[in-house]
Amino acid sequence: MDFIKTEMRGRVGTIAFNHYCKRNALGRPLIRECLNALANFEIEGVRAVVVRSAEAQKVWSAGHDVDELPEANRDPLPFDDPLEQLLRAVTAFPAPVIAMVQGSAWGGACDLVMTCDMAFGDESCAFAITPAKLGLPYNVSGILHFLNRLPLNVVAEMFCTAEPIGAERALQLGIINDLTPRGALEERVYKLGEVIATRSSAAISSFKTTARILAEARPISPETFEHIQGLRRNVYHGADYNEGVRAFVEKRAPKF
Ligand code: YXS
Repeated sequence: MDFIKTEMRGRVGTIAFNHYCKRNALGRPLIRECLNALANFEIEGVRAVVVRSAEAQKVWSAGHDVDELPEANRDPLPFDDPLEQLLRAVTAFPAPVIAMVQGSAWGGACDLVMTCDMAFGDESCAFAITPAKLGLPYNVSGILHFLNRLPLNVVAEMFCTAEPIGAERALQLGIINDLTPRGALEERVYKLGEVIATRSSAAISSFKTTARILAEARPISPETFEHIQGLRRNVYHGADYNEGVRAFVEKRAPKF
C-alpha cells in the first residue's frame, strides 16, 4: 500500500495514514486503501480498529483532497464521494472504530473523527471543520455527525469560524473521550482496544448498529429534504464555492 499502513496487534487492527507529503489528505487512492483494509479486518473478525497517522506530526489529516473537489456547479460531497464512502464504512463496521489523533484534523478528517465511535487525542490534537473557508455547502449526514456529538451552539461556532479547537477544549466539549500527554496516547488507545477485544463482539456489534440507527433517526419530509438540497445547490452553483476552491489551489486567502 502506498498511502496507509495497516497492522494487527492481537485482535485490534490499525489503519495509519502514511501520505504526509500531502498532509494525509483523504484522497481517492488513500481512501480506497482504507476501505480495503476495513473489508479485510471485517473478514478477519477484528474486534476494534484504530485510525491514526503513521507518525506523530503537526497534522493528523488535512481532510478532503481539495484537488479532487469538483469545480463549481456540481455537488462537492455527493453520495458516492470517496470521503462519504469512508464515513459510511466506519459507521457500518461491526466493531468499534477508534480515532487516535495526534496533530490537527481538518474538514473531512474532522468529520471522520466525529463519525468514529470514539476519539482520543494527545496535547497536539486540534479539530477544524472548514466548508466556510471554501464556500462549500456541507452535506446533511456530515452536519448530523457533528450534531450527534456536540451541542448546536458549538457546532455553529465550528462551522461558522472554521477555526481549530485545541486539545483541552476538545476534551471539555466532548470531541475526544480523553486527552493524554504526548507519548502516552498510543498506550491509552491500544489498552482500551485490548479491553474491547475481550468483550462480546456480538453484543457490541448489536449496540453499535442500534445506537447508530437511533442517532440518525431524524423525521424529515421529502419537501424539507428538497428544501435543504435546494439551499446546498444554490451554494455550490454560487460565486463563493468557485472562489473558495480557486483560492485554495492558488494558495491565497479567498475573497467572499
Ligand atoms: O504545495 P504542495 O504540492 O507541497 O502541497 C501542499 C498542500 O497543497 C497539500 N495539501 C493538500 N492538498 C489537497 N487537499 C488538502 N486538503 C491539502 N492540505 C494540504 O499538502 C502539501 C503540504 O501542505 P502545506 O505546505 O500547506 O503544509 P503545512 O504543514 O504548512 O500546513 C498544513 C495544513 C493542514 C495547515 C495546510 O496544508 C492546510 O491548511 N491544508 C488545508 C486544510 C483544509 O482546509 N482542509 C479542508 C479540505 S476540504 C474538506 O475537507 C471538506 C470538503 S470541508 O471543506 O467541507 O471541510
